Amino acid sequence: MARLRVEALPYEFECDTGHTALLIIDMQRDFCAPGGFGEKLGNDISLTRKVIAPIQRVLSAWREAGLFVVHTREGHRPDLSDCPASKLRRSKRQGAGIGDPGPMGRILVRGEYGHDIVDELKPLPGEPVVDKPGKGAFYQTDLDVILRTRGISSLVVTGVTTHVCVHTTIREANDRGYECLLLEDCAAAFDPRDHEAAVRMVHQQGGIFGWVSTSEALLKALGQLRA
Ligand code: TIU
Repeated sequence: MARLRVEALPYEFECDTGHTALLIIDMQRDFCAPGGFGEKLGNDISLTRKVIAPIQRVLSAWREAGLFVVHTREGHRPDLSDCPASKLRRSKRQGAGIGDPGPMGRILVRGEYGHDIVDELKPLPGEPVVDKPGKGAFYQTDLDVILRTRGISSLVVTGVTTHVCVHTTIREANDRGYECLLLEDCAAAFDPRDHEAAVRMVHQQGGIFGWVSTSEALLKALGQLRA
């Protein structure tokens, strides 16, 4: 176990490596590849694709340091029995009906090609993958018990989209007592305005939800552990 110190807003983020997890949220083809849920909702997916490379650098250094990683995926059972009617109705109205056929299989349905994580960030055996029916990664999942069993109290948070699943998860984590560090260049929204507002909301008011930093600062801090 070592002390990790990362330059951040509103001030330096500190955690113990043995009590910290890297959380990679919903880096699924459905949000980063053509014809998926994100694009069908009417969005440009170039910004969500752009975070794959910096997350890959962080993931690689994190694994090299032997630290704990958890991946999440948003999606539903094939019979959609865990998809609220409200969510289904709004997705269909927007032209991105959950469960409808698409070029990567049925949209946002577990087991389909589009639902899975992009090749560049493929989970390794031993890295938990948490399937979630909602935006927050704690809602109706075993994420909390996985983290507590492992003694995790701090989270380095990455993924998409910043204002939706990333933000909901940070808020849920904060209320449960976890300290969250969001890496702003490892998170994206389809519209930069949403990303910018969501990032600011995390660190304003003295870090009301947590801290914000960059992949570069985290990699530097991990490098200092080795030195
Ligand atoms: N993963 C996640 O953020 N799910 C979404 O539906 N995001 C949107 O921005 N739509």
